Amino acid sequence: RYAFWETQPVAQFTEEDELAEDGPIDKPKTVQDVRQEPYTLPDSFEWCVCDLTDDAVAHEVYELLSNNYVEDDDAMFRFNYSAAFLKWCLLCPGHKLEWLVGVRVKASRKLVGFISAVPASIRANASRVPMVEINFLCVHKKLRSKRLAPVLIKEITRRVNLTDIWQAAYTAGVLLPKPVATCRYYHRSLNPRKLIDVGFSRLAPRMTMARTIKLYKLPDEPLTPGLREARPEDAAKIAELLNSQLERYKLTQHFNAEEVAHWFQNIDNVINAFVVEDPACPGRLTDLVSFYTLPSSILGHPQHTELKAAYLYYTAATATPLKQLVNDAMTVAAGRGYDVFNALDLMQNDSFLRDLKFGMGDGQLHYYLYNWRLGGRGGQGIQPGEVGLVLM
Ligand code: MYA
Ligand code: JJ1
Repeated sequence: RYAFWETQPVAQFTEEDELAEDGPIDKPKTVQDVRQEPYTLPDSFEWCVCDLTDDAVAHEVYELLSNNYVEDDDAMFRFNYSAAFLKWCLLCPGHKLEWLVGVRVKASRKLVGFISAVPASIRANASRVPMVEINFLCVHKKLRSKRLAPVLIKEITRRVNLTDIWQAAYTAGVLLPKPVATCRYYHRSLNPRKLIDVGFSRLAPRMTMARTIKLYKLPDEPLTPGLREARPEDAAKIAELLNSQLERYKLTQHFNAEEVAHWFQNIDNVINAFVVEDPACPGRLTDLVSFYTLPSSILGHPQHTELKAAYLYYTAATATPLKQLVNDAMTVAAGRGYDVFNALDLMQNDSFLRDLKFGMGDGQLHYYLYNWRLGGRGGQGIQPGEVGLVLM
């Protein structure tokens, strides 16, 4: 039973309407219908806006998340988003500081809760809908199970509704009503010795460490002629390339040139984006590959404290085989000291995961929509290969 989620305009596990059409779940509302006052927090807490342009505040959000955010099922690793990463992904085009919602202890001003929204143009089947992407929901470990999360969710919903936006997309590792898709994480070792040392992976049967290291060795340099870092002036061309590739998916994001310039730039240890410029035709961009940096803290290991992980972000392959583009991205990451390269089984990633020596992880990622029904196979949702949306 989901006491909170049963009250929300999301698809429920109990409904089996095979004929339901795509569209909003709630009755239509206007900004006038939205409650003006913030939701009430328990007495000792207060709302705050987390102005991430202020480095001191960015550091407070960083500290909350680094100590209290998502862990794997065995609590061996915890996501450790950097402050620079949080600024990049939460201060994106169209961001609103009121959507970076914090909860503080009144007496001490300590930040103990957070949730964020950023705007995105999402396409679900044939409909392009202005939505927000919700991320970084976090409640301090000492305040768990006190029903603070539903208050954070209702408050951000209210603040988003006040801007006449009524839909949201979000992902979570936990099962909630009701996923539109469920993807799996895959992992490709770049530094197998360290991954084995820290318990992220194991030596395969009948394999030695030396053979394992050799198995995962990558070239010194990318192989694709014309591969180079994306630059701000590439934005319009990348937008065209990317949006046209994303047309094939049932759930995806549409990027304008300004958004592309933000999401596909190069910031060391935050985001890296590469394009292939046709060597025969200067200025013609044929391919895109990108990854973001999300380290994990290694919990309770005597020697190692951090796992440096790259996560495959968006790709668009029109002239170079996707497999080769991703191998080049992994080559760059290995050269820059990353320990592991992660990817989900969405878009066309199935086509390279095996050949590029990815192994299936123990984590899942469920995709959700708020106040939007996505029909698909009698309410059973869409396949990972039909998902063209990557959130941070
Ligand atoms: S996913 C990442 C979430 N963060 C973490 O996993 C970090 C570690 N965990 C925590 O910080 C806490 O455990 C959290 C829950 C804060 C997650 N998404 O306060 P509670 C439901 C949605 O007593 P706590 C991400 O960031 C749970 O089923 N709901 O529990 C995307 C129960 O409801 P119900 C969740 O453990 C977030 C209720 O909360 C999640 O102290 C998208 C219990 O509340 C979860 N990940 O705190 C949010 N986990 O009774 C939705 C538990 O029904 C956005 N719950 O079972 C919706 C769109 C809003 C905008 C709409 C605009 C139009
Ligand atoms: O990283 C994850 N799993 C790792 C570590 C497992 C440690 C024990 N639980 C894993 N390793 C095996 C890799 C191996 C490499 C060589 C080839 C064979 C495989 O499986 C998992 C993902 O798989 N991560 C998590 O569980 C973290 C949480 C994921 C949910 C994310 C929610 C995101 C919130 C969104 O906003």
